[in-house]
Amino acid sequence: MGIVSPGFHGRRRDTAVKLPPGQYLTEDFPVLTAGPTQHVPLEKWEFVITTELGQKHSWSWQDLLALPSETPTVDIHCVTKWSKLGTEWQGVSLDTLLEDVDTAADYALVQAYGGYTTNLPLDDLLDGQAWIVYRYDGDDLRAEHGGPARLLVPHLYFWKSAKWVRGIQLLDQDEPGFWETAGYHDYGDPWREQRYQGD
Ligand SMILES: Nc1nc2c(c(=O)[nH]1)N[C@H]1C(S)=C(S)[C@@H](COP(=O)(O)O)O[C@H]1N2
Ligand SMILES: [Mo]
Repeated sequence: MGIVSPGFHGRRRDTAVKLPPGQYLTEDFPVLTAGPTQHVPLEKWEFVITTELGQKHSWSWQDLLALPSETPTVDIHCVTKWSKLGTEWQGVSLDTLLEDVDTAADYALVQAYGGYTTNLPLDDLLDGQAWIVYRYDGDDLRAEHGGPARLLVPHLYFWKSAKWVRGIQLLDQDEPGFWETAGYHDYGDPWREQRYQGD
């Protein structure tokens, strides 16, 4: 009794949106913060990369804005299962910030104003995969979403994209951050559904 004609699948246009396993689409932009929203005055803001040997490279707000910026349009995936497609940002690539940083480290511990931390391999911050962003959807990034500036590393679950980012500690040994210490996955690839330790 099949009414599907032969060749139907061959002619069908694949308009289905590809989402990582277990995720659903959302149009709005939920706010997820463990603890209070941080309000960092721009004149006090700085971003510091510290190497495994303790060498510091720092940027003021003006330094950051003076660097060449990019406008990534990316999909973001929260471990609480919402995904948002085609989000538009502006910021500085980590490739640019790490250009003059002499390091042999394999790991990064990202630090935020307010004490939040998250870890990832240094390679995941390179090759056009991560930015320090300060604008979202044509506006300055609002404090609730991590303004004045947050990390954006969209190929990993969104908890890796630290809001109110303050610095990155480069490390020879991996060191778990806030959620990673609490049982979330060390790496957090949404396409492999690495939500929790052991996934
Ligand atoms: N500093 C800081 N960054 C953070 C968090 C946080 O609690 N504090 N939460 C993370 C989590 S779990 C998610 S899903 C995203 C949420 O970002 P949003 O509030 O802009 O949607 O920020 C991530 N970065
Ligand atoms: Mo999240």
